[in-house]
Amino acid sequence: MTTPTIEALMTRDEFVANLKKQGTRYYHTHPLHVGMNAGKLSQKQIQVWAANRYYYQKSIPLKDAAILSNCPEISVRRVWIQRILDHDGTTAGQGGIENWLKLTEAVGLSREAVLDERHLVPGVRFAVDAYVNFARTRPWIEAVAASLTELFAPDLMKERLDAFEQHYDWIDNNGLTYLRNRLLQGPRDASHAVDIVVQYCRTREQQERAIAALIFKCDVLWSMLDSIHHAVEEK
Ligand code: AHQ
Repeated sequence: MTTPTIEALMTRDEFVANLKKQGTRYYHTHPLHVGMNAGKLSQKQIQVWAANRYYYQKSIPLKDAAILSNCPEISVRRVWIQRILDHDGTTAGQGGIENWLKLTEAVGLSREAVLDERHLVPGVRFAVDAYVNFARTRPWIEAVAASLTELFAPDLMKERLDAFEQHYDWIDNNGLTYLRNRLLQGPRDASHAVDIVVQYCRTREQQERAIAALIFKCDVLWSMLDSIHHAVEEK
C-alpha cells in the first residue's frame, strides 16, 4: 500500500502567487463590465445593475459578522470589524450601504424601489446568499480568503469610475462617493486579508482550501453578473 505523500507547505510567495493566479477568473472581463466600462449601457441597464448590487452590498456586513462570530482570534476581529463599520456606518445617513443607496438614487431609482427589491433577480439573490452562507458554515479563514477577490478589484474600480465620469454624465457626481471610497478601502482590506490568510493557513490543506474559497467567490461574482446581464438584455 503506497503511503499518501504529504505535500509541503507553500512558502508565502508561492501561496500568494497561487492566490493571485485566480485573478484570471475575476469578473472584470465579464461582458456586462466590458460593456459598462465602454459606456454602452442604457440608464435602465445601469439601474438594474445598481439595484441588484445593492443586495450584494447590504449582505457584506452579514458575511463579515459571520466571520467575526466564527473567528477566535481577537487580533483578527479587531481588524475585521472595520469592514462592518465601513458598510454600516455608525449612524443613520452614513456608511457604504447608504452611499450605495445614493448611487441608486443618482442613476434614477427611488430608495423605495431599491429597498423593496422589486428589481432583484433570483440569480443574484442565490449567489449572494451562497456567499453569506459560505461565511456562516465554512472555517472563518476560508471566508477571509474568499474576500481576496478584492486583490483583483482596483483596476476594475478605477476603470468603472472613469467610465461613469466619462460616459454616464447624467449620473450626479455625488452619487459616485461609494465608488471613490472603494478605491481606498478595497486595497487596504485586501492587504489585511492576505496577511491574515498567510498567517493562519498553517497546513498545505488549509492553503489549498483558501485557494478553493477564492475560486468559489470568483464564481459567486461571475454568476451574479450573468444574472444581471440576462436581466438587462431585456431592457
Ligand atoms: O463594494 C465591494 C465590497 O464592499 C466588497 C467586500 C469584499 C468582500 O468582502 O468580499 N468584496 C467586495 C467587492 C465590492 N465591489 C465589487 C465591485 O465589482 O464593485 C468587487 C467586490 C470584490 O471584488 O469582492
